[in-house]
Amino acid sequence: MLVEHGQNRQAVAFTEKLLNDSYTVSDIVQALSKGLEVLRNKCTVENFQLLDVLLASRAMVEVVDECLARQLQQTMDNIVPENESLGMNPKGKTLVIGSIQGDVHDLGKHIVATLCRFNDMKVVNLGKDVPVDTFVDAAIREKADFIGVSSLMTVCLPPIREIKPSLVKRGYGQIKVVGGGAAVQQSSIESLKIDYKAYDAFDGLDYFTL
Ligand code: B12
Repeated sequence: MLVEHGQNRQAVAFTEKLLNDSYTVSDIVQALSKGLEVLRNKCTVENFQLLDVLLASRAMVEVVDECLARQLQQTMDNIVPENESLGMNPKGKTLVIGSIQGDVHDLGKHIVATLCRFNDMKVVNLGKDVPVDTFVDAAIREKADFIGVSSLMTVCLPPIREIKPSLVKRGYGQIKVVGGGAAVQQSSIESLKIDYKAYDAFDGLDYFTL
């Protein structure tokens, strides 16, 4: 409700309370996604209530940045002494992540990037509206293990199909391409030519840290 209504400060305070009451980060992320789900009818081509949606988006980002990041950091601090590797993912895998060309939705991707950073992965966040070549160039440059590509817009799916073939053509077919976001959910791994379709941020994290 608080996120839906764009009440950012109250949303942060309430999340802190929930975390203190032993709700998990996963509970909070699911609730956040549900919170934005109700904005669906304020974000159509015919009816676009930009201010409402943007205020809700801001509240969500603040909850992720101010609460979840702090909570994850505290958990890590309790596990490992200061200045030591977090050791959760000793292989130190690298993820290059972005929202595909034409798509400016980036809240889900932001959650994935935050979760992965706090699980000892190196995350290179390319932002939103990212062309295929930018994904591929960055993944090769960073010696990435994974490309994470997000799409909530059905019309933006076609460029996703070009990522894996482009990697293969350049001799980097070992880099796994993982898709996420509502539009990706509605498509298949085969038609998108990706290695894995993540149901949500935690499913993606499990795949990255296997
Ligand atoms: C917020 C929002 C916006 C904001 C985005 C702000 C931002 N910085 O992201 C703004 C206002 C900019 C916006 C604009 C538009 N939007 Co909009 N928007 C939404 C809304 C309400 C919520 C999306 C969201 O953030 N959900 C919460 C996050 C946490 O969920 P998530 O992205 O699914 O992510 C989770 C998982 O999917 C996963 N995940 C996501 N990505 C990835 C990637 C990887 C690698 C992994 C592992 C996992 C993963 O992890 C997350 C946590 O579990 C949705 C409706 C809805 N409820 O989906 C419409 C929606 C996506 N928008 C829609 C539309 C139509 C538009 C506009 C065209 C509206 C317009 N008239 O201009 C524009 C298009 C802009 C563009 N070119 O991209 C449609 C898309 C329809 C379609 N199927 O194509 C939707 C579905 C609404 C609807 N009417 O049905 N929008």
